[in-house]
Amino acid sequence: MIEQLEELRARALEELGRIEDLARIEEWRVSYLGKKSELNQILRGLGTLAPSDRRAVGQIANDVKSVLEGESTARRVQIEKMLRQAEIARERVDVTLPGRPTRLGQWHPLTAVTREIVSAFRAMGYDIVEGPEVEWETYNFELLNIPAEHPARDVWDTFYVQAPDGLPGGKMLLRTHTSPMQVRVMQNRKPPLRVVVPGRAYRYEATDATHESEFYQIEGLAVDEHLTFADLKGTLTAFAHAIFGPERRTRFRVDFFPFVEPGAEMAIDCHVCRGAGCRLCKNSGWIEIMGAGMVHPRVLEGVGYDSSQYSGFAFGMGPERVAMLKYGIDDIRLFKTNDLRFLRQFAL
Ligand code: 2NL
Repeated sequence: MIEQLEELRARALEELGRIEDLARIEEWRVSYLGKKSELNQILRGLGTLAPSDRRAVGQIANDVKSVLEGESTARRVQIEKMLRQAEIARERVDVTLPGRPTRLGQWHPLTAVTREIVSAFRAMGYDIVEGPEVEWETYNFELLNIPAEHPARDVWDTFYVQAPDGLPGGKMLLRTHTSPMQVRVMQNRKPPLRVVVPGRAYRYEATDATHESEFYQIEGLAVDEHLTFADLKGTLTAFAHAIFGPERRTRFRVDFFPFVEPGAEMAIDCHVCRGAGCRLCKNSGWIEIMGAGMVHPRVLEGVGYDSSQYSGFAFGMGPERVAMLKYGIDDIRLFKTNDLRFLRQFAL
C-alpha cells in the first residue's frame, strides 16, 4: 500500500508537471484529490487496516495528500503567471515604431499662387487689403472712369443685385474687378500708399476653358508724389522675377483701360521655350500676364487727390491665369471641380 501511494504520488506529480492550462489542473485535482480518487479511497479504507499499519499508511497517505495539494496550488500559480506573461507579450507595443503618417492638407493651387503673388508685393512694402464682393455701381464704374455707355456696364456683362430698400447709394452689383476696394483705400488714406487687393470678382459670361463667371483678381495700386511709368516697370519686373524666375524678361506694350492713362499690357518671355516659340506662348515667345498703367487723373481727382501733386500706377492680374501658366493647367474649370487627383498634384 505504501508502494501504491508512492507510485501514485510520482504519477500525479509527473502528470501535474505536464499540465499547461487551468481547466486541466481542475481535472487533475478531481482525479487525484477528489472524492472518488484513489487517494481518497485509501484514506477512507484506513479503518480496515491493522492498527499498526494504519498509523504508517495514514501518515504517508496524508503526506501524499498535502504534497499533491501544495504542488497543484503551486502549479496553478505558475500557470496563471505564464498566462499573464503570454498576454502581456501579445499586447506588447513597440513604442519605438515610427507613427503612421497623417495626410496633411495643402493649399488649393489658387490659394497657393495668390499667397505667392501677394508675398512678392508685401516684400516691396505693399499692404494687403480685402473688400466687399457686393458693391455700389459708383465704386465699380463711375469712380473708375467707366462711363455709362461702356459695354461692361450692360446687364449682359454685370450681375446687378437688388439693393436693400431705403439705401441712398444707387445700384448694387457683384464687383466686376477688385478696383472698387482700391478706390475705397484711396478715399480712406492719404498718399503715399501701396496696396494689393486679392479677391473674387464676377462677370456675367459663358464658361469655357479660360473664362468663368466667378473668378479671382489681384490688383495693386501705388500713389505718391513723382511716381512714373519707370516705377511701374521696375515693380512689375521684380514681381515677374519672383513668380516666374529671375531670368525672365518683360515686355510692356500699349493697351487701354478706362482707369489708366497710359495703359499697358505686360508680358514675360515664355518660361517654357525661353522665347523660342512653343504651344504655351502660341509661338510668339511672349506670354501676357497682366494689365497695368498710370492711374487716370480723373480717378485721382474722383477720390479727392490733387492730380498735379500726386501720380500713381496700378495693375491687375488673374491668379487663375498665373497658376495655369505656371503649372501648365489647360482648363480653368479644373480649379472648381474639387477633384483630388487634380488638386494633389500641387503640393506647394
Ligand atoms: C486686367 C487689367 C488693370 C488696373 C487694373 C486700376 C485700379 C485703380 C486705378 C487704376 Cl483703383 N487702375 N487697376 C489698372 C490697369 C489694368 O487690370 O486685365 N487685369 C486682369
